Amino acid sequence: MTTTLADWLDTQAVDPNLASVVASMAAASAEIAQVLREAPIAGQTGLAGQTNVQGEAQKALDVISNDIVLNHLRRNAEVAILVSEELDEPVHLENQGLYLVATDPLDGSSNLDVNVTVGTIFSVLDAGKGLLQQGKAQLAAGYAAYGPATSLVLTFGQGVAVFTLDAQGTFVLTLDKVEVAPSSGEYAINTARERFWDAATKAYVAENVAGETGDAGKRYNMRWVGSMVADIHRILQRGGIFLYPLDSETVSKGGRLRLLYEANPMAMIVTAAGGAATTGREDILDLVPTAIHQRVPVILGSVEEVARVEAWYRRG
Ligand code: FDP
Repeated sequence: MTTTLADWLDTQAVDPNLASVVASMAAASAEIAQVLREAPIAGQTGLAGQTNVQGEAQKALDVISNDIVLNHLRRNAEVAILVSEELDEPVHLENQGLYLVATDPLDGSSNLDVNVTVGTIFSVLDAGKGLLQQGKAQLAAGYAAYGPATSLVLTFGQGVAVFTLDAQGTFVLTLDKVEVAPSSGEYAINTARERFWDAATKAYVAENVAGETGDAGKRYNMRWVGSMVADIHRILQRGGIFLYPLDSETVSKGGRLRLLYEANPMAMIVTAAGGAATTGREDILDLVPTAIHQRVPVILGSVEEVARVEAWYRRG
C-alpha cells in the first residue's frame, strides 16, 4: 500500500497548520520540478538575460523558482514571513500566520546548464520569535532534490522521511526513518580549494588520501557533485561527510554556505537521521544568527567522520 505525503503528514504529531506549510513547500517543489524538466525546451538555460527560441527575454530559473515558492506561500494563510536567498529583504506576507519559511529556492544552480541534480532547501520557524533564531529552534526542515527522480526529504525533528514524485504529481513515501551510517569511506570537498584550507581540513583530508596506509587505517573515496542537495542526499542514504570549511578566501565572509536556508535545514535533517553537523568548532544548530544571509562553515554527515574533523580542530 502506498503512503502519500498527505497520508504521512496526517500521522505526524505536529500542528496541522505547520504540516500545511510543509505541504505548500512540497507543492512548490513539484511545480519547480515540472519547470526544470522542460526548461531546455523553453530555452531556459538558468542564466539571467538569456532569450528563448522566440527571442523572448527569460528569467533565471532561480528567480522563477523563487516566484513559485512565493506564490505557494502567499496562498497559505499560516505563513507570515518568507526569507529567501533570492531576496535581499524578508517578505512579510499579508496574512496573520504563525510561521516563517527560510528557503534557497534553487540551490546548486551552477549545475543547471549541464542537467545535474539541483534542489530546493527550506526551514520552518515560529515567526513570532524573530528572523534570527538558532537552528535548534527549527520546527521543520526539508529539501527537494531534482535528479533522475524528484525526491522530497522531510523532518519535524524526529526521524527523516523521503518521498518520490510520481507521474501524477503526488509525493509517495519511499523511505521512512532514514539513518545516516555512523562511519563511511566517502568524503565530499572541493579539493581545488586546498591551498586556502586551514590546518584541520588539510590534516583530515590528508589522512583520507593516505587511506589504509595512514592513520585513518582504511581506504577512502572522494565524491563531489558541487550541488549541496545532491551531495547531502547521497550522504543521507549511504553515509559520508560533506565539508565546506572556513578557508582563507572565504574567512572574511564567514564561509561559503548560508546559515538560515542551507546549513540549518541540512543540519536538522542530518542530525534527525543520526548524523552530526558542525562548523568544526561548534554545532551548527547552536549558532546564533546575526544576519539573514549570513554564511557559515559547514561540515556534516556520518558521526565518526565529523568527530575526526572536530578532533583536528581541537588540536589546531
Ligand atoms: P551554487 O553556487 O551552484 O548554488 O549553495 C551554493 C553551492 O552551489 C552549493 O550547492 C554547492 O555545494 C557549492 O555552492 C559549490 O561550491 P563550489 O563552487 O566551491 O564547487
